[in-house]
Amino acid sequence: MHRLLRRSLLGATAILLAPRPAAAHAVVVTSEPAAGAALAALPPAVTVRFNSRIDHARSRLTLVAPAGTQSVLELAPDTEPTVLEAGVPSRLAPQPGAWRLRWQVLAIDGHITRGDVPFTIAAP
Ligand SMILES: [Cu+2]
Repeated sequence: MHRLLRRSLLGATAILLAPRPAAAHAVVVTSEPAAGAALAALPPAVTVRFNSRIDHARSRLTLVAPAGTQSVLELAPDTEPTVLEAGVPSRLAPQPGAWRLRWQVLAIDGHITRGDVPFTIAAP
């Protein structure tokens, strides 16, 4: 998408100097759990939906526990081109506190974006 945009803007220096629109990169549209969700336990699976197609082979989902422990999740194959999905291993202890679902994706325009979806697990 960016490549086409740049090509069409060649010679239009004023426009080329303008900031690149953030919407051109992969950003989160929705996620499960949602940002800020308060859960009673770890969900069996997590899903992040993006605004553009992503390269699944060069994208990853990581769960960051309240203590800081990071678990890279195994991505589900055959999801939609805009979706990352992964099961949450049952061996993960559902520690109460602030968790983060960390995502890093390579969009088809060649740009890597990353971010965190924060959620909490309530104390039993
Ligand atoms: Cu981009």
